[in-house]
Amino acid sequence: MSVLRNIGLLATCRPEGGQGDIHPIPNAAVAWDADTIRWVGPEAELPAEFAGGDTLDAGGRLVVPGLVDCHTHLAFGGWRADEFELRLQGVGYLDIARAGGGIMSTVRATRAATDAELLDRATAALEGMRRLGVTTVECKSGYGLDLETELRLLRVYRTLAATQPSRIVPTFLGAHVVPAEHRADRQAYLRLLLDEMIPTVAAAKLAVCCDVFVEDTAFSVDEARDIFRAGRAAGLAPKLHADQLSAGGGAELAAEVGAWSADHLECSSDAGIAAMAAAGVVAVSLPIATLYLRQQPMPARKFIGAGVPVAVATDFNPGSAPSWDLPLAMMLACHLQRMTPTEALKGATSIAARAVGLQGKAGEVSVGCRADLAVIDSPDVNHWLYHFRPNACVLTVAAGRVAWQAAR
Ligand code: DI6
Ligand code: FE
Repeated sequence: MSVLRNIGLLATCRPEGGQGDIHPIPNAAVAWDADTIRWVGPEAELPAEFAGGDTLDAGGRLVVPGLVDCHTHLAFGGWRADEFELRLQGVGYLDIARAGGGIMSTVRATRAATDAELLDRATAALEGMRRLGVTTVECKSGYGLDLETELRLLRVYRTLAATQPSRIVPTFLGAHVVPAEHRADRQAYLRLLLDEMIPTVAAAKLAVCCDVFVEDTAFSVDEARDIFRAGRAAGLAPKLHADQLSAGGGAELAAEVGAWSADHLECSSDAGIAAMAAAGVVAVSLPIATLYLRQQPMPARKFIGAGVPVAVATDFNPGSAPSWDLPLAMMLACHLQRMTPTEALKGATSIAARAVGLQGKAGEVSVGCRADLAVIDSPDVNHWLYHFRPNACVLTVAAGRVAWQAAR
Protein backbone atom coordinates (compact mmCIF):
# COMPACT_ATOMS: atom_id res chain seq x y z
CA MET A 1 0.00 0.00 0.00
CA SER A 2 1.26 3.51 -0.85
CA VAL A 3 -0.19 6.93 -0.22
CA LEU A 4 0.49 10.42 -1.60
CA ARG A 5 -0.39 12.99 1.07
CA ASN A 6 -0.28 16.75 1.53
CA ILE A 7 -1.72 17.47 -1.93
CA GLY A 8 -2.65 21.19 -2.03
CA LEU A 9 -5.00 20.67 -4.97
CA LEU A 10 -5.82 17.36 -6.68
CA ALA A 11 -7.16 17.72 -10.24
CA THR A 12 -8.92 14.36 -10.59
CA CYS A 13 -9.93 15.06 -14.24
CA ARG A 14 -12.83 12.60 -14.11
CA PRO A 15 -14.46 12.53 -17.55
CA GLU A 16 -17.98 13.70 -16.68
CA GLY A 17 -18.97 17.33 -17.24
CA GLY A 18 -17.58 19.84 -19.70
CA GLN A 19 -14.16 20.38 -21.25
CA GLY A 20 -12.97 22.52 -18.32
CA ASP A 21 -14.42 20.44 -15.45
CA ILE A 22 -11.40 18.89 -13.74
CA HIS A 23 -13.26 17.98 -10.51
CA PRO A 24 -10.65 19.30 -8.07
CA ILE A 25 -10.28 18.23 -4.43
CA PRO A 26 -8.35 20.59 -2.11
CA ASN A 27 -6.09 19.17 0.64
CA ALA A 28 -6.31 15.68 -0.79
CA ALA A 29 -4.65 12.27 -0.57
CA VAL A 30 -4.49 9.31 -2.97
CA ALA A 31 -3.81 5.70 -1.92
CA TRP A 32 -2.92 2.76 -4.14
CA ASP A 33 -2.07 -0.90 -3.90
CA ALA A 34 0.48 -2.29 -6.39
CA ASP A 35 -0.45 -0.42 -9.60
CA THR A 36 -4.13 0.37 -8.87
CA ILE A 37 -5.72 3.38 -7.10
CA ARG A 38 -7.79 2.30 -4.06
CA TRP A 39 -8.81 5.58 -2.42
CA VAL A 40 -9.11 9.25 -3.42
CA GLY A 41 -10.43 12.11 -1.27
CA PRO A 42 -9.78 14.88 1.27
CA GLU A 43 -6.76 13.89 3.36
CA ALA A 44 -8.73 14.50 6.59
CA GLU A 45 -10.96 11.56 5.57
CA LEU A 46 -8.16 9.11 4.68
CA PRO A 47 -9.21 5.74 6.19
CA ALA A 48 -6.80 4.31 8.76
CA GLU A 49 -6.19 1.19 6.63
CA PHE A 50 -4.48 3.38 3.98
CA ALA A 51 -2.55 5.62 6.37
CA GLY A 52 0.21 3.20 7.30
CA GLY A 53 1.81 2.36 3.93
CA ASP A 54 4.74 3.93 2.08
CA THR A 55 4.14 7.66 2.20
CA LEU A 56 5.01 10.27 -0.42
CA ASP A 57 4.59 13.97 0.36
CA ALA A 58 3.33 16.36 -2.35
CA GLY A 59 4.46 19.38 -0.30
CA GLY A 60 1.13 21.17 -0.68
CA ARG A 61 1.49 21.24 -4.49
CA LEU A 62 -0.84 20.56 -7.41
CA VAL A 63 -1.27 16.88 -8.35
CA VAL A 64 -2.69 15.81 -11.71
CA PRO A 65 -3.27 12.41 -13.35
CA GLY A 66 -0.25 11.04 -15.22
CA LEU A 67 -0.58 12.88 -18.54
CA VAL A 68 -1.68 11.03 -21.70
CA ASP A 69 0.05 11.91 -24.99
CA CYS A 70 -2.52 10.47 -27.40
CA HIS A 71 -0.66 11.20 -30.69
CA THR A 72 3.07 10.60 -31.23
CA HIS A 73 5.32 9.17 -33.93
CA LEU A 74 7.75 8.03 -31.21
CA ALA A 75 10.18 5.76 -33.09
CA PHE A 76 12.11 7.02 -36.12
CA GLY A 77 15.64 7.38 -37.42
CA GLY A 78 17.46 10.67 -38.04
CA TRP A 79 16.29 14.26 -37.62
CA ARG A 80 15.39 17.05 -40.11
CA ALA A 81 16.90 20.24 -38.73
CA ASP A 82 17.94 21.15 -42.30
CA GLU A 83 14.24 21.34 -43.28
CA PHE A 84 13.47 23.49 -40.22
CA GLU A 85 15.91 26.08 -41.55
CA LEU A 86 14.57 25.78 -45.12
CA ARG A 87 10.98 26.32 -43.94
CA LEU A 88 12.07 29.40 -42.00
CA GLN A 89 13.56 30.70 -45.24
CA GLY A 90 10.15 30.31 -46.84
CA VAL A 91 10.31 26.90 -48.56
CA GLY A 92 6.95 25.07 -48.18
CA TYR A 93 6.49 21.81 -46.23
CA LEU A 94 5.00 20.15 -49.32
CA ASP A 95 7.70 21.56 -51.64
CA ILE A 96 10.31 19.91 -49.41
CA ALA A 97 8.37 16.63 -49.58
CA ARG A 98 8.10 16.84 -53.39
CA ALA A 99 11.89 17.29 -53.58
CA GLY A 100 12.39 13.96 -51.77
CA GLY A 101 12.62 15.35 -48.23
CA GLY A 102 9.86 15.34 -45.63
CA ILE A 103 8.37 12.04 -44.53
CA MET A 104 10.41 10.04 -47.11
CA SER A 105 13.66 11.42 -45.73
CA THR A 106 12.75 10.01 -42.31
CA VAL A 107 11.63 6.73 -43.94
CA ARG A 108 15.12 6.33 -45.45
CA ALA A 109 16.80 7.07 -42.10
CA THR A 110 14.45 4.70 -40.27
CA ARG A 111 15.02 1.83 -42.69
CA ALA A 112 18.78 2.34 -42.26
CA ALA A 113 18.64 2.40 -38.43
CA THR A 114 19.26 -0.77 -36.40
CA ASP A 115 16.63 -2.13 -34.01
CA ALA A 116 18.90 -1.18 -31.09
CA GLU A 117 19.21 2.42 -32.32
CA LEU A 118 15.45 2.76 -32.72
CA LEU A 119 14.85 1.25 -29.29
CA ASP A 120 17.48 3.40 -27.54
CA ARG A 121 16.12 6.62 -28.96
CA ALA A 122 12.49 5.77 -28.24
CA THR A 123 13.44 4.73 -24.69
CA ALA A 124 15.16 8.07 -24.11
CA ALA A 125 12.12 9.94 -25.44
CA LEU A 126 9.76 8.01 -23.14
CA GLU A 127 11.99 8.74 -20.17
CA GLY A 128 12.03 12.44 -21.10
CA MET A 129 8.24 12.34 -21.22
CA ARG A 130 7.98 10.71 -17.79
CA ARG A 131 10.04 13.56 -16.32
CA LEU A 132 7.33 15.92 -17.58
CA GLY A 133 4.60 13.80 -15.95
CA VAL A 134 3.55 11.89 -19.10
CA THR A 135 2.81 8.22 -18.28
CA THR A 136 0.67 7.01 -21.23
CA VAL A 137 1.85 7.40 -24.83
CA GLU A 138 0.20 6.48 -28.12
CA CYS A 139 2.96 5.46 -30.55
CA LYS A 140 2.51 5.29 -34.32
CA SER A 141 4.52 3.36 -36.86
CA GLY A 142 4.58 5.00 -40.30
CA TYR A 143 8.25 5.69 -40.98
CA GLY A 144 8.88 2.18 -42.31
CA LEU A 145 6.31 1.94 -45.10
CA ASP A 146 7.40 -1.58 -45.99
CA LEU A 147 6.23 -4.65 -44.12
CA GLU A 148 9.55 -5.43 -42.49
CA THR A 149 10.29 -1.91 -41.19
CA GLU A 150 6.71 -1.29 -40.04
CA LEU A 151 6.93 -4.53 -38.03
CA ARG A 152 10.31 -3.49 -36.61
CA LEU A 153 8.83 -0.18 -35.38
CA LEU A 154 5.83 -1.91 -33.80
CA ARG A 155 8.15 -4.43 -32.12
CA VAL A 156 10.09 -1.52 -30.60
CA TYR A 157 6.77 -0.41 -29.06
CA ARG A 158 6.06 -3.93 -27.82
CA THR A 159 9.49 -4.01 -26.14
CA LEU A 160 8.86 -0.59 -24.57
CA ALA A 161 5.48 -1.76 -23.26
CA ALA A 162 7.14 -4.78 -21.63
CA THR A 163 10.16 -2.97 -20.16
CA GLN A 164 9.13 0.61 -19.36
CA PRO A 165 6.78 1.91 -16.64
CA SER A 166 4.93 4.04 -19.24
CA ARG A 167 1.77 2.64 -20.78
CA ILE A 168 2.01 2.30 -24.58
CA VAL A 169 -0.85 2.30 -27.12
CA PRO A 170 0.59 1.12 -30.48
CA THR A 171 -0.95 2.36 -33.72
CA PHE A 172 -0.29 1.08 -37.25
CA LEU A 173 0.26 4.02 -39.65
CA GLY A 174 1.34 2.17 -42.78
CA ALA A 175 -0.94 4.63 -44.60
CA HIS A 176 1.24 7.67 -43.80
CA VAL A 177 2.20 8.33 -47.45
CA VAL A 178 2.69 6.12 -50.48
CA PRO A 179 6.44 5.41 -50.34
CA ALA A 180 8.65 6.56 -53.24
CA GLU A 181 9.15 3.06 -54.65
CA HIS A 182 5.36 2.67 -55.13
CA ARG A 183 4.59 6.13 -56.53
CA ALA A 184 4.23 4.77 -60.08
CA ASP A 185 1.67 2.17 -58.91
CA ARG A 186 -0.17 3.31 -55.78
CA GLN A 187 -2.69 0.47 -56.18
CA ALA A 188 0.13 -1.96 -55.46
CA TYR A 189 0.85 -0.19 -52.17
CA LEU A 190 -2.85 -0.18 -51.25
CA ARG A 191 -3.01 -3.92 -51.90
CA LEU A 192 0.08 -4.39 -49.73
CA LEU A 193 -1.62 -2.45 -46.94
CA LEU A 194 -4.94 -4.26 -47.19
CA ASP A 195 -3.81 -7.80 -47.98
CA GLU A 196 -0.50 -8.12 -46.14
CA MET A 197 0.42 -5.40 -43.69
CA ILE A 198 -2.87 -5.00 -41.80
CA PRO A 199 -3.52 -8.76 -41.43
CA THR A 200 0.10 -9.43 -40.36
CA VAL A 201 0.18 -6.58 -37.82
CA ALA A 202 -3.19 -7.58 -36.36
CA ALA A 203 -2.41 -11.31 -36.21
CA ALA A 204 0.78 -10.56 -34.27
CA LYS A 205 -1.23 -8.23 -31.96
CA LEU A 206 1.28 -5.46 -32.64
CA ALA A 207 -1.26 -2.61 -32.85
CA VAL A 208 -4.51 -1.49 -31.26
CA CYS A 209 -5.41 1.26 -33.75
CA CYS A 210 -5.11 1.84 -37.48
CA ASP A 211 -4.36 5.41 -38.59
CA VAL A 212 -4.50 7.01 -42.07
CA PHE A 213 -3.10 10.39 -43.17
CA VAL A 214 -6.08 11.69 -45.16
CA GLU A 215 -4.72 14.49 -47.35
CA ASP A 216 -4.33 15.34 -51.06
CA THR A 217 -0.67 14.41 -50.84
CA ALA A 218 -1.24 11.17 -48.90
CA PHE A 219 -4.51 9.13 -49.05
CA SER A 220 -7.98 10.04 -50.32
CA VAL A 221 -11.19 9.65 -48.32
CA ASP A 222 -12.18 6.64 -50.45
CA GLU A 223 -8.81 4.94 -49.98
CA ALA A 224 -8.95 5.62 -46.24
CA ARG A 225 -12.44 4.11 -46.02
CA ASP A 226 -11.11 0.85 -47.53
CA ILE A 227 -8.13 0.84 -45.16
CA PHE A 228 -10.38 1.36 -42.11
CA ARG A 229 -12.68 -1.43 -43.29
CA ALA A 230 -9.73 -3.83 -43.48
CA GLY A 231 -8.47 -2.55 -40.12
CA ARG A 232 -11.85 -3.06 -38.44
CA ALA A 233 -12.11 -6.57 -39.90
CA ALA A 234 -8.74 -7.33 -38.32
CA GLY A 235 -9.76 -5.77 -34.97
CA LEU A 236 -7.95 -2.40 -35.26
CA ALA A 237 -9.79 0.77 -34.19
CA PRO A 238 -9.81 3.71 -36.65
CA LYS A 239 -8.01 7.01 -35.98
CA LEU A 240 -7.05 9.56 -38.59
CA HIS A 241 -4.89 12.53 -39.52
CA ALA A 242 -7.65 14.76 -40.90
CA ASP A 243 -7.92 18.23 -42.44
CA GLN A 244 -4.34 19.18 -41.48
CA LEU A 245 -3.21 21.00 -44.61
CA SER A 246 -6.56 21.26 -46.45
CA ALA A 247 -10.27 20.62 -45.78
CA GLY A 248 -10.49 17.18 -47.33
CA GLY A 249 -13.55 15.59 -45.71
CA GLY A 250 -11.44 13.95 -43.00
CA ALA A 251 -13.67 15.00 -40.10
CA GLU A 252 -16.75 13.71 -41.95
CA LEU A 253 -15.02 10.36 -42.61
CA ALA A 254 -14.03 10.09 -38.92
CA ALA A 255 -17.71 10.42 -38.02
CA GLU A 256 -18.78 7.93 -40.69
CA VAL A 257 -16.39 5.19 -39.55
CA GLY A 258 -16.84 5.88 -35.80
CA ALA A 259 -13.16 6.74 -35.30
CA TRP A 260 -11.76 6.96 -31.77
CA SER A 261 -10.34 10.32 -32.81
CA ALA A 262 -9.69 12.69 -35.69
CA ASP A 263 -6.44 14.58 -35.31
CA HIS A 264 -5.00 17.96 -36.48
CA LEU A 265 -8.26 19.48 -37.86
CA GLU A 266 -6.77 22.93 -38.54
CA CYS A 267 -8.88 23.17 -41.71
CA SER A 268 -12.11 21.32 -40.77
CA SER A 269 -15.45 22.48 -42.17
CA ASP A 270 -18.45 23.33 -39.99
CA ALA A 271 -20.21 20.28 -41.43
CA GLY A 272 -17.28 18.09 -40.39
CA ILE A 273 -17.38 19.50 -36.85
CA ALA A 274 -21.13 18.85 -36.61
CA ALA A 275 -20.68 15.30 -37.89
CA MET A 276 -17.97 14.59 -35.30
CA ALA A 277 -20.22 15.96 -32.55
CA ALA A 278 -23.10 13.70 -33.61
CA ALA A 279 -20.84 10.63 -33.81
CA GLY A 280 -18.97 11.29 -30.54
CA VAL A 281 -15.50 11.46 -32.12
CA VAL A 282 -12.72 13.08 -30.04
CA ALA A 283 -10.88 15.97 -31.77
CA VAL A 284 -7.13 15.76 -31.10
CA SER A 285 -5.41 19.15 -31.39
CA LEU A 286 -1.66 19.24 -32.11
CA PRO A 287 -0.57 22.84 -31.52
CA ILE A 288 3.18 22.16 -31.74
CA ALA A 289 2.66 21.08 -35.38
CA THR A 290 0.47 24.14 -35.97
CA LEU A 291 3.28 26.35 -34.66
CA TYR A 292 6.11 24.68 -36.60
CA LEU A 293 4.14 24.79 -39.87
CA ARG A 294 2.92 28.32 -39.04
CA GLN A 295 -0.70 27.41 -39.76
CA GLN A 296 -3.99 28.87 -38.63
CA PRO A 297 -4.81 27.17 -35.29
CA MET A 298 -7.32 24.37 -34.98
CA PRO A 299 -10.65 26.10 -34.09
CA ALA A 300 -10.94 24.53 -30.64
CA ARG A 301 -13.67 26.93 -29.47
CA LYS A 302 -15.88 25.87 -32.39
CA PHE A 303 -15.35 22.18 -31.57
CA ILE A 304 -16.00 22.69 -27.85
CA GLY A 305 -19.04 24.85 -28.63
CA ALA A 306 -20.42 22.10 -30.84
CA GLY A 307 -19.97 19.54 -28.04
CA VAL A 308 -16.83 17.81 -29.37
CA PRO A 309 -14.26 16.99 -26.64
CA VAL A 310 -10.83 18.37 -27.61
CA ALA A 311 -7.68 16.45 -26.66
CA VAL A 312 -4.20 18.01 -26.70
CA ALA A 313 -1.17 16.00 -27.83
CA THR A 314 2.37 16.62 -29.09
CA ASP A 315 2.44 14.85 -32.51
CA PHE A 316 6.13 14.25 -31.63
CA ASN A 317 7.85 13.55 -34.99
CA PRO A 318 11.03 14.78 -36.73
CA GLY A 319 9.24 16.98 -39.28
CA SER A 320 6.29 19.05 -38.11
CA ALA A 321 6.59 18.63 -34.31
CA PRO A 322 10.11 17.86 -33.06
CA SER A 323 9.24 18.06 -29.34
CA TRP A 324 7.75 15.53 -26.90
CA ASP A 325 6.89 18.28 -24.39
CA LEU A 326 3.17 17.79 -23.65
CA PRO A 327 2.96 20.68 -21.13
CA LEU A 328 4.36 22.87 -23.94
CA ALA A 329 1.56 21.65 -26.22
CA MET A 330 -0.95 22.44 -23.43
CA MET A 331 0.44 25.98 -23.04
CA LEU A 332 0.23 26.45 -26.83
CA ALA A 333 -3.33 25.09 -26.84
CA CYS A 334 -4.17 27.99 -24.52
CA HIS A 335 -2.41 30.63 -26.61
CA LEU A 336 -3.19 29.45 -30.15
CA GLN A 337 -6.52 27.68 -29.64
CA ARG A 338 -7.89 29.89 -26.86
CA MET A 339 -8.41 26.99 -24.48
CA THR A 340 -8.30 27.68 -20.74
CA PRO A 341 -5.61 25.90 -18.69
CA THR A 342 -8.14 23.52 -17.13
CA GLU A 343 -9.58 22.75 -20.60
CA ALA A 344 -6.06 21.96 -21.82
CA LEU A 345 -5.43 19.73 -18.80
CA LYS A 346 -8.63 17.74 -19.35
CA GLY A 347 -7.59 17.47 -23.00
CA ALA A 348 -4.26 15.91 -21.99
CA THR A 349 -5.79 13.51 -19.43
CA SER A 350 -9.25 11.88 -19.50
CA ILE A 351 -10.20 13.19 -22.98
CA ALA A 352 -6.86 11.98 -24.36
CA ALA A 353 -7.46 8.60 -22.68
CA ARG A 354 -10.76 8.34 -24.55
CA ALA A 355 -8.94 9.07 -27.84
CA VAL A 356 -6.84 5.92 -27.29
CA GLY A 357 -9.57 3.66 -25.91
CA LEU A 358 -8.44 3.91 -22.26
CA GLN A 359 -11.47 5.76 -20.87
CA GLY A 360 -11.93 4.83 -17.19
CA LYS A 361 -8.44 3.31 -17.10
CA ALA A 362 -6.00 6.20 -17.58
CA GLY A 363 -5.99 10.00 -17.47
CA GLU A 364 -7.97 10.39 -14.25
CA VAL A 365 -7.42 9.94 -10.53
CA SER A 366 -10.24 7.53 -9.66
CA VAL A 367 -10.52 4.26 -7.74
CA GLY A 368 -9.72 1.37 -10.08
CA CYS A 369 -7.53 3.40 -12.45
CA ARG A 370 -3.81 2.76 -12.80
CA ALA A 371 -1.81 4.71 -10.21
CA ASP A 372 -0.27 7.30 -12.56
CA LEU A 373 0.27 10.70 -10.94
CA ALA A 374 2.30 13.86 -11.51
CA VAL A 375 3.21 16.34 -8.76
CA ILE A 376 3.46 19.83 -10.27
CA ASP A 377 5.33 22.63 -8.48
CA SER A 378 2.40 25.06 -8.73
CA PRO A 379 -0.57 25.95 -6.57
CA ASP A 380 -3.09 25.35 -9.37
CA VAL A 381 -3.47 24.54 -13.08
CA ASN A 382 -3.67 28.15 -14.19
CA HIS A 383 -0.39 29.03 -12.49
CA TRP A 384 1.32 25.94 -13.95
CA LEU A 385 0.67 26.80 -17.60
CA TYR A 386 1.02 30.55 -17.05
CA HIS A 387 4.47 30.37 -15.39
CA PHE A 388 5.95 28.07 -18.06
CA ARG A 389 9.26 26.49 -17.02
CA PRO A 390 11.59 23.85 -18.46
CA ASN A 391 9.94 21.36 -16.09
CA ALA A 392 7.44 22.08 -13.34
CA CYS A 393 6.93 18.34 -12.65
CA VAL A 394 8.84 17.32 -9.50
CA LEU A 395 7.58 13.74 -9.06
CA THR A 396 6.01 11.19 -11.40
CA VAL A 397 4.35 7.96 -10.27
CA ALA A 398 3.77 5.43 -13.08
CA ALA A 399 1.98 2.14 -12.42
CA GLY A 400 2.26 2.79 -8.67
CA ARG A 401 6.03 3.42 -8.58
CA VAL A 402 8.15 6.54 -8.49
CA ALA A 403 9.34 6.95 -12.10
CA TRP A 404 10.95 10.41 -11.77
CA GLN A 405 11.86 12.67 -8.90
CA ALA A 406 13.51 16.08 -9.22
CA ALA A 407 16.65 16.69 -7.20
CA ARG A 408 15.80 18.80 -4.17
N1 DI6 B 1 1.10 14.80 -40.12
C1 DI6 B 1 2.10 15.28 -39.39
O1 DI6 B 1 2.14 16.36 -38.84
C2 DI6 B 1 3.14 14.28 -39.32
N2 DI6 B 1 2.57 13.21 -40.08
C3 DI6 B 1 1.41 13.56 -40.52
O2 DI6 B 1 0.71 12.82 -41.16
C4 DI6 B 1 4.39 14.85 -39.93
C5 DI6 B 1 5.26 13.83 -40.53
C6 DI6 B 1 6.59 14.35 -40.96
O3 DI6 B 1 6.74 15.49 -41.44
O4 DI6 B 1 7.54 13.55 -40.82
FE1 FE C 1 0.90 12.95 -36.62
